[in-house]
Amino acid sequence: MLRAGIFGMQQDGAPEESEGKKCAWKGHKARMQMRLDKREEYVMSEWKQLWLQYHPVADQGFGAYAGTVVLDGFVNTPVINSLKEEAARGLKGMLGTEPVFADQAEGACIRIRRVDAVASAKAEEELSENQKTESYRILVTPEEIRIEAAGEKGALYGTFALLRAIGTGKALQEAETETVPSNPLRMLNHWDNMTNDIERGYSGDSFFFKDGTVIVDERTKDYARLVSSVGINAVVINNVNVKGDATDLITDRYFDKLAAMSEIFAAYGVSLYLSLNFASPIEIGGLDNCDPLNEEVIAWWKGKIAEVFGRIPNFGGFLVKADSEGRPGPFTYGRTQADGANMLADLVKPYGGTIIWRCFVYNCTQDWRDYKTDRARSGYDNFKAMDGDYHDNVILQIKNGPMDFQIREPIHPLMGGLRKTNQMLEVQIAQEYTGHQIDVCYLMPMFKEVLEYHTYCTNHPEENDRQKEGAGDQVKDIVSGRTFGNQKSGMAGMAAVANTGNDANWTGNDLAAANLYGFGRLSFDTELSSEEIAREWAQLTFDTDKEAIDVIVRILMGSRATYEKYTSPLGIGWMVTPGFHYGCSVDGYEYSRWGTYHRADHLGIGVDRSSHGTGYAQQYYPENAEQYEDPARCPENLLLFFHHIPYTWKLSSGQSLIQYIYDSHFEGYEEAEGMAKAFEGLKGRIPEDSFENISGRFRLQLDNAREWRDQVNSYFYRKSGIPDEKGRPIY
Ligand code: GCV
Repeated sequence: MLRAGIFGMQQDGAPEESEGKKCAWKGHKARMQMRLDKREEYVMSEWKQLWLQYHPVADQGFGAYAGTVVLDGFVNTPVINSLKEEAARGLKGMLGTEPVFADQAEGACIRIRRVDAVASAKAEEELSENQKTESYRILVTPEEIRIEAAGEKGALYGTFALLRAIGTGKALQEAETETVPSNPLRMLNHWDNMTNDIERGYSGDSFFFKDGTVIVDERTKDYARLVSSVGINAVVINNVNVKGDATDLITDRYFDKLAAMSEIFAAYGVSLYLSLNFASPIEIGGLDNCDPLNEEVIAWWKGKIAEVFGRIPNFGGFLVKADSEGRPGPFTYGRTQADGANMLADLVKPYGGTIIWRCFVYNCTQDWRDYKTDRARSGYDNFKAMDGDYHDNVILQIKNGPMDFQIREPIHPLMGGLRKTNQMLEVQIAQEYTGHQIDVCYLMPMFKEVLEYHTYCTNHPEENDRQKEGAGDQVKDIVSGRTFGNQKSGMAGMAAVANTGNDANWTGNDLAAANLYGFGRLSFDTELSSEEIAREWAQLTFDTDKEAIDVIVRILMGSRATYEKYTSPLGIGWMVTPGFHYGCSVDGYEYSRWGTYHRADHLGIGVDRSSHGTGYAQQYYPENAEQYEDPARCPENLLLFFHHIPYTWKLSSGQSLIQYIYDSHFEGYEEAEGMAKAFEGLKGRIPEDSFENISGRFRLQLDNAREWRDQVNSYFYRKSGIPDEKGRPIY
């Protein structure tokens, strides 16, 4: 397990990386221009309220109750004050009523009532403290609309749910619900740097940091409102690559500002977390090492952690990227990942803190000539052997796939592979590999596939297992903590790499806000469908007719499949401009050190990850491994991830592989054109600024899709010499 010290290395695509800098593709330039334009727009205008703009709606009967809001069993606290403010704002905006807040009502009212529990006693036994106090019930009677909750956060979420019901035009009875959050932790991970920029940010600069300072202003509060409204309860504000000033976030330089930010977040039920530099004892502690077993190092961390928790109220804990892409970590000292995580976990434990430790540990100095080393294997290889060695306030955070947020990857084999260690899922709504928030790519359909994947872990109990009787084996069961009993401690959940920035619309492309909204909603309730979420978001965002909403929902729902068609085929991934990760470059990473190869030659393409190849397929439980192992049984959308396949291979559709590549790329472009055209029909039906923003992005998307189509098709035609059966232009 011991690795050479890798402190000096840069991570893929860091701004200083030269290959990224050299990139001069025209989409890149157009995008940069767009960012500049957006900056002006930001300076000149207020940021948008997105799905919290509360535009007027036709009253479905809610107005009759909205004159009085009774707080029954809840006293004024910061959270309850947020609730009141939001209820007043929402009811006024949507129904034109200015509610009175009172202890009792004369006539019909909205009553927010504290109850002992929302879920049944049996269900409660399994839940974390968070989930118990965040649950809510809405009941509608002739006298009142009652929001019941056992805690103030539940009351706040219930209020947001009622406002959502009103905003989406639900009938009174349809507002009724009993909702227990599916996941204890529902987090956003921001990759914001203190140098203003955001790693993989496509929506302007950071709104948390400016020129080495922490910003706390009105936007901080609007951010908290937005994320809380969809159920996010924890936020990491700084990049996992912690450098420069960000290392000092745990020093006196920043405590006051962070405390102020944390209080604003807390008023919306959100806990503040920070990403940590594992080398802090050296960089700010004056020590000569950061060995997690060294007494001096431990003593230094002990003091530091006492200071952080002492100075920042409601502080949640730390997210750590160690031994990955140049970040320091325990491997440098011959220690394990568990040694590093446990040392910190023991120190934060007295304060109720949590250590979230990322599993994105791999060798990023691979030799492309080496066919045996496989980046996909690394998560499992680095973490499975120590399953059970992590302390109970450590959560291992696992990316949804074994590579890096590609448009299609298999599910990470650590999901369910880890049975005795707390784990949570990491997805990316920042569209690093899915179109940079230029191309529309609504990601909930992908996240649903991830959550619904059967790992078959429950068929293979192990000794000293924590497996719960009757537990499910899907990713949603595992990451929520239901399968392996870590739900109750709250050490489970979902995180997304955030897609926000200081652009007026927060997410660059107005449509990309559907991913921010969607991640929150889905992590709160993993049973919601992608389409329900898309529709809710569109209705709350755009004050328009049903037909226009249908067009937006159709665009969103088809967008991931379309993006997949015109980019890299059948799970092979990458083929992107190195460093920058937007735009096609089929061989861009083929001879690099990053371990991301497609291995195309004149006969075929794909990576053999069966037991004849890298053996990666064997990291799954047998039910899945057997399928992945065999090209005839492998799910076709992952065929090239697992196998090197001849171009003449017949797919189940009867198409050859090469013909599939041509057809899907032509289709993908046509679909992108279709989406852009459908969107043009919304002119005058959605606000002008949104219309301009989205149609501008569609123009760039079409350029991008055309480049992908023609470069991929020409590349494979030139490699294989096999013409397109339909004789379409290939260059
Ligand atoms: C924050 C990929 C990205 C990096 C990112 C890294 C990670 O490699 O390109 O920008 O670093 O993932 O998830 O840590």
